[in-house]
Amino acid sequence: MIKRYTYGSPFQTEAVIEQIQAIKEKPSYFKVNKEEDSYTLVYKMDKNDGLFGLGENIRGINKRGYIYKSNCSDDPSHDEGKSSLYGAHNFLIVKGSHTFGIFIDMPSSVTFDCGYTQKDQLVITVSSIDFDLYIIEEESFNETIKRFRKLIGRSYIPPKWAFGYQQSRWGYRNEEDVQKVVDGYRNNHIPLDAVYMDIDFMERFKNFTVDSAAFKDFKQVVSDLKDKGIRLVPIVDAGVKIEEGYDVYEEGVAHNYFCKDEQGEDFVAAVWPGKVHFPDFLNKEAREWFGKKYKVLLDQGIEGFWNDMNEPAIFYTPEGLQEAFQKLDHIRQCDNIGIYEFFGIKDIMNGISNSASDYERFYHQVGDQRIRHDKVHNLFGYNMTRAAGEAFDVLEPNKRILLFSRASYIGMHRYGGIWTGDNTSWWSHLLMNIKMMPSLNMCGILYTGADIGGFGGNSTEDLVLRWLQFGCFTPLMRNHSALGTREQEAYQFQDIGSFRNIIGIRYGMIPYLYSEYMKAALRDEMYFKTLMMAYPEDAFAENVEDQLMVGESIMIAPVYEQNARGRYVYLPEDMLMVKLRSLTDREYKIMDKGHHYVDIALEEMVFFIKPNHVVPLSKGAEYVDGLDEMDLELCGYVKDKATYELYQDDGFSKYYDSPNNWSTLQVIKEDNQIQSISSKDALKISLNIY
Ligand code: MIG
Repeated sequence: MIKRYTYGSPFQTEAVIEQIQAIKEKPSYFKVNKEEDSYTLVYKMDKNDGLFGLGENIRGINKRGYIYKSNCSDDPSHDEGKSSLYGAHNFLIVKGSHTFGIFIDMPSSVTFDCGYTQKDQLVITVSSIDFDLYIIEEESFNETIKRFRKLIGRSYIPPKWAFGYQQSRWGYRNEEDVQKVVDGYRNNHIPLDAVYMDIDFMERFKNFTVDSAAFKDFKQVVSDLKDKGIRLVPIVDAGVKIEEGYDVYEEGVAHNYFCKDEQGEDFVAAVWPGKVHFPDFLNKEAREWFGKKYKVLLDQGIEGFWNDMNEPAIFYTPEGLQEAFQKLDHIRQCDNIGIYEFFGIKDIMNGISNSASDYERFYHQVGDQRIRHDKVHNLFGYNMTRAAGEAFDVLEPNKRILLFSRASYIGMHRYGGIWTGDNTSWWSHLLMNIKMMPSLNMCGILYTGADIGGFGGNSTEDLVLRWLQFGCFTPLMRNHSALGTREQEAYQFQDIGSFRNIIGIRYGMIPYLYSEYMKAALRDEMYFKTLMMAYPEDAFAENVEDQLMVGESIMIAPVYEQNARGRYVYLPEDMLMVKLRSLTDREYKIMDKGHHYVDIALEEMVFFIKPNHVVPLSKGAEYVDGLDEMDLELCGYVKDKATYELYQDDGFSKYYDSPNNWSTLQVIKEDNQIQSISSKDALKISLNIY
């Protein structure tokens, strides 16, 4: 059951798709306090209550004990002291003596003090007197998630090739750079489906342009690569370069599509292109206009995009910079700079980018309402991505286009996925990646993954390999790194064979991973579950945060520590361990419920199959379109009978709901005789059953 409580007159974020009648009574569970221009909601927690959700965030899956703030932030330092990353995902479930979900639909900052200030209190501070509060109560924790997911609508579904392995790096400048990557993979027979183009491919960082000196015949390059099963995926940044004669700039100015400053002039900020204007993505006409611009690249054969810098990131504004200079001048005039003034200099410099005061300097036009940006800050990236998604529905009505964003708000999950931004090549960030996934799924974000190998800092061979072993399971499996860092493409390391093998395993698993993704999307289910979600009766499972369920059949326990030769694994029931050195070089072991130390060498990965479950595997390929998915192996652990629902489609059209996409595969074990039954005759099935 969902109850909606409306305070004041909230901005329509369109996060939810169901019309729920608001009720007047006081909400249960919370003590609600109105302040001058904010509200606090206070819930008294029991000692053992857990808090789950909040999407993209640092720290644990259980959010209790720390403080989080939904405030889309371009902050590349994802350390434990932070409270905000790029997304704003205000959905939280309290689990314990009372189990219920809460969603705050409000586009500015919301703070979740999860027992940080007072350990027995959850205090939610909503920085506005206009917002919607939803309280969701269902039979169980899992049903609560499902009900919320239904409320916010079906998650984005990418084309199937986007389940392949993808390579990115900030710094690929031209045709030669891209070709080098393609050769590095193809010559070494390491599978690959996409190469990303970061900002350097553009002409002076102008969105929707391609530097013609760097790509002489861009369309030809795109088509030649596609013949090899490789897609090029360009970046689109939020800021539009101010440059006379540049069509996007000229049109935006002419039609008032840009955000305005206090005086009503087009607002100026500086990002990579230098001075830019921000399209007013909250304005429907501006959104339609910007969305249509993607056509320039679609027409050249492009089938996927990543939207960056859309918090929006601001390096500086002319006003902010002047203010900083004035403060500095003031300090400079002291003859004897005190220590506090000295540190003041540093703070002034650090405060120039992404400053709260800059977000108060510009305005959106929504209908006849002028709204200051900070009041709707968390909707900017969402609506940039929505602009693209809505345009694709018109431009390519029956073709899926890959799309993901850096900033997001719940609601955006219907238009695209996210990648989790500028992490670092640290082992702790691999663990953070693991922990973030189920929380994101709870908020509807299914197509997601982190920069494998780490974005900032220098990666190491073992870190990339271990990260890939986990990345094999994330829907978005992309290796990405920052300019100037150590090169971390799979072919850059000594033991290329292991990279080939591990990435090869991903391709073997695509029939399973794709089916499970589609189930999660079409049925409002979780692709990644915590053990607690899968084994609600198991008291120990509740505390396990470094193992996950992937779809219905598999549990994973990734290695995330340097030099570890294995790890402790908790099995909530007896399971079949599959240890793989490559897709074909495998070992199996049935293991009992309980705690085990499992040896997992650097070049090995393991997963566990639940009893009476099977996993459909393909023979692999060097790119997704090359997979023969009519020839499948069912690998599994069958005591008497396993049934698997397999989803298959053409991978690009939008007939997701056709019953023809499903087949039922059964494996029956009787008197040690194993037999399989498939509802689709054309499927050639081999069995590998324990
Ligand atoms: O200010 O385009 O998160 O993935 O490589 C940095 C350059 C801008 C941030 C993105 C990152 C991308 C980088 N961008």
